Amino acid sequence: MGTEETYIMVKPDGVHRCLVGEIISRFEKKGFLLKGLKLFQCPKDLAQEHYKDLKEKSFYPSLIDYITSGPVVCMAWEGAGVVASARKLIGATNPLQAEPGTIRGDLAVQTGRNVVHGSDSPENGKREIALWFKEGELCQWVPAQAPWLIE
Ligand code: YYY
Ligand code: MG
Repeated sequence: MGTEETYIMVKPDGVHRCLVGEIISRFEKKGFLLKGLKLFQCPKDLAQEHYKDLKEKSFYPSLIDYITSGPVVCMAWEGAGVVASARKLIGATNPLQAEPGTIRGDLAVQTGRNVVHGSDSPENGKREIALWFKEGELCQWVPAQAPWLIE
């Protein structure tokens, strides 16, 4: 198992639409390692820090309102190549352009309600996990299926 990590988050629309199990299951079935998981009401300052690179965009205020509007499900996943692979499982930012078979391609219709977040680089994976999880909230463990996933 590699040490690469990514931060995945079911956004409030995914929680309201009862898609939490479906979304977690896509990453579980793929074979990545779940290191952290929680339902969480995101405060405004955390949403602003998470999306700080988009501060100048016209959609930024509505993005912050949306992410803080209800609970999100925060996840930390580990595995070799997990960042890029998770982005493929998630699909394009605009769900209408996301391929069928991806989470956004199958489950969403609008960019502003695209149900899930995934880190865009290993550096941001580490940064975002440190931002959303406190020390002690992550588990170090070896799943029973490990020898059947990685030779
Ligand atoms: O990484 P990803 O979520 O696919 O897209 P980003 O370019 O990082 O944008 C973050 C977030 O912002 C996106 O998931 C929805 C929202 N957004 C938007 O509402 N309108 C846009 N034109 C672009 C992004
Ligand atoms: Mg992004």
